[in-house]
Amino acid sequence: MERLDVLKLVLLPLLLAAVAVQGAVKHYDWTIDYDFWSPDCVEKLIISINGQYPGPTIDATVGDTIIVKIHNKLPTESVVIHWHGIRQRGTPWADGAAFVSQCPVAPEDEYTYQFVVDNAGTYFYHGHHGMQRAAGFYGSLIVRPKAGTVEPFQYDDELSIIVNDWWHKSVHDQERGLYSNPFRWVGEPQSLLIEGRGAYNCSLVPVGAVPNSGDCVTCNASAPQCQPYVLPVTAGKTYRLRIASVASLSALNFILEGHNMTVVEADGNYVEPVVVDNLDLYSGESYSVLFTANQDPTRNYWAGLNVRGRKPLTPTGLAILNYLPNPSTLLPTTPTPVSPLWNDYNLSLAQAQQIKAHSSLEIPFNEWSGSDRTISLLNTQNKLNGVNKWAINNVTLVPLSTPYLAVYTYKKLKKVLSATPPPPLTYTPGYDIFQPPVNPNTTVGSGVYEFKLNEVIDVVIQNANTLTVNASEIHPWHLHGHDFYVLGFGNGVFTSNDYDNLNYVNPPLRNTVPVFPYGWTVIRFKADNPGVWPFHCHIEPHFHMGMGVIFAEGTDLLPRIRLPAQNLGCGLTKDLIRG
Ligand SMILES: *[C@@H]1O[C@H](CO)[C@@H](O)[C@H](O)[C@H]1NC(C)=O
Ligand SMILES: *[C@@H]1O[C@H](CO)[C@@H](O)[C@H](O)[C@H]1NC(C)=O
Ligand SMILES: *[C@@H]1O[C@H](CO)[C@@H](O)[C@H](O)[C@H]1NC(C)=O
Ligand SMILES: *[C@@H]1O[C@H](CO)[C@@H](O)[C@H](O)[C@H]1NC(C)=O
Ligand SMILES: *[C@@H]1O[C@H](CO)[C@@H](O)[C@H](O)[C@H]1NC(C)=O
Ligand SMILES: *[C@@H]1O[C@H](CO)[C@@H](O)[C@H](O)[C@H]1NC(C)=O
Ligand SMILES: *[C@@H]1O[C@H](CO)[C@@H](O)[C@H](O)[C@H]1NC(C)=O
Ligand SMILES: [Cu+2]
Repeated sequence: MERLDVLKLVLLPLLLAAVAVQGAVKHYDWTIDYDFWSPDCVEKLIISINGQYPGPTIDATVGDTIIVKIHNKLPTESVVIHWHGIRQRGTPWADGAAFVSQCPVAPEDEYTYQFVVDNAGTYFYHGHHGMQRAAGFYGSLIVRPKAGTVEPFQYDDELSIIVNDWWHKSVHDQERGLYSNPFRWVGEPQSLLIEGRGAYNCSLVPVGAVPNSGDCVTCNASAPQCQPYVLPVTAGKTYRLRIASVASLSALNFILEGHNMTVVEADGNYVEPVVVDNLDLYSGESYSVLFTANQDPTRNYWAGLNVRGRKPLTPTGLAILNYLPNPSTLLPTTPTPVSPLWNDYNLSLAQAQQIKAHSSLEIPFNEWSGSDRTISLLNTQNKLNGVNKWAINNVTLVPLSTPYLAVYTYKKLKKVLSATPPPPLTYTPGYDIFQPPVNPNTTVGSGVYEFKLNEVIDVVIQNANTLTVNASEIHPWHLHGHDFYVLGFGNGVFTSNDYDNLNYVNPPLRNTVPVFPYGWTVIRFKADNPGVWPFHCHIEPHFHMGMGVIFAEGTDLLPRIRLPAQNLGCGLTKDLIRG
């Protein structure tokens, strides 16, 4: 309580806002361990929570306080959990980003997350240390509106899925390959999973493989863990389907065979209804779509997931849309869903541009009177002593080994920042985004962009060619601690003329947004949430290879925060604990 008292003086308005919506207190007790699992019929080690994969769903109501006590039983790895899309207003230490908001929790240690969920919507949580998300360390977090609050759409019942891509190699194998020279790439995923379930073709296992012999893959097509996920529906009813992507690498496309979907929510914010027959999903995004079970009820249908944005080498991930009372085992005899061409980026761009804020939402731009500052972030692929990296304005992020939040709350630690300026506010004019870099060498940095409280920030994310001729990739950018307005997308180089054509009328609020190949994306947000927040590409290997920046907001106020002791203990914060 003492910590809260100190904070109250500083962040009184924020805290009052939190208190005003306070509801139930929900306690969770989670044990994190490795488990043998067969998500796509091939057995491997996954990170489980209470022996479950995906992890338990948190189902809460706006204003609830969520308290999650975690026990790390991984024998040799530290963990954190990031609550993706939860703004953590007044609780920046509970964001769960390793070495940004806290020290990772060591084996056999415990940590208790406590935060308020203040906005209804579809969210999720996942590991945010190393590549643990790709090891299966994730689950759903659903926040419902308070009783009496009317949502701008109606439905009879609700379904929920979380999707990802899946490799048979361990994440450690993948991770080590990323910084090998020469580069060792794990390749495209073997499977796409819907709610943790897929189906690798066991006939592809090397001839002569003996299950459980220790030298080959164990693949069992009958394993209960890899039977397709079932979405049960009753003819005539309308469903809200919540969909979230925690993919490690792939942009995905979701199809409900024979059924259109109406997008009504994106990243926890209501949007104007958009009817689609296929939905692009970038890692870190979530949606609610409505669909009506209005097709021939005597059969079942496929729910299908395909790769977009990379040449697909992974079969369609499948779940069953099960019209009751048909048995869920009645497999459709129709072909599995086919998505638009993987590299038809204009189609993806057009779909992204269709997502607009719901008309009931007020866009407070007049109040903000434009932006105070613009930051341009050039996304390039580079080399550092022969090792592949990603860079932002020629700086590859190598996070500090002392949590940034501690650096800002304890003045005596501030010295570690002085040596590492952030990437420049803008990149070299005239950089040719259509060619591989002339000089691919990047520099490393761990610097921070500092914002005064309530500064309005525009960020121009500019994509470019990778190290390979005629190649540019999609990057879904995710901001912690905020939703931001997506003002626009475009092809080519962003110029000041493009400011005139941005959407100042009904830009959607999101926490994740793609930047398309050779394109740009502009976002705007107000630095009104004191804390230190990463802004990074949500592709797990890209973030690992330095594709991110760090924002510190309300830096004057941060020294007044007293961090929970459980956040400390690594890097320079070891001395704080001893002292
Ligand atoms: C599985 O792989 C085998 C061997 O390549 C192939 O003959 C078979 O058609 C595949 N099955 C499916 C369902 O793709
Ligand atoms: C495959 O899984 C099924 C269902 O659990 C089980 O009955 C069968 O014994 C397994 N086969 C092998 C070879 O392990
Ligand atoms: C889906 O929407 C399209 C375009 O609005 C329409 O042409 C089509 O008939 C719809 N399909 C179904 C199954 O409702
Ligand atoms: C995509 O759109 C851009 C700009 O409108 C256009 O120049 C380009 O030809 C389009 N590409 C394809 C493949 O249609
Ligand atoms: C890039 O760095 C490498 C060392 O890793 C060096 O050999 C090379 O000369 C550098 N290239 C340029 C253009 O500076
Ligand atoms: C990155 O730095 C190198 C060496 O200083 C320089 O040659 C190159 O043009 C820079 N790239 C960008 C995108 O600014
Ligand atoms: C560039 O790559 C795209 C695929 O992303 C391909 O369609 C196109 O033909 C390529 N262009 C050239 C000149 O190789
Ligand atoms: Cu990326």
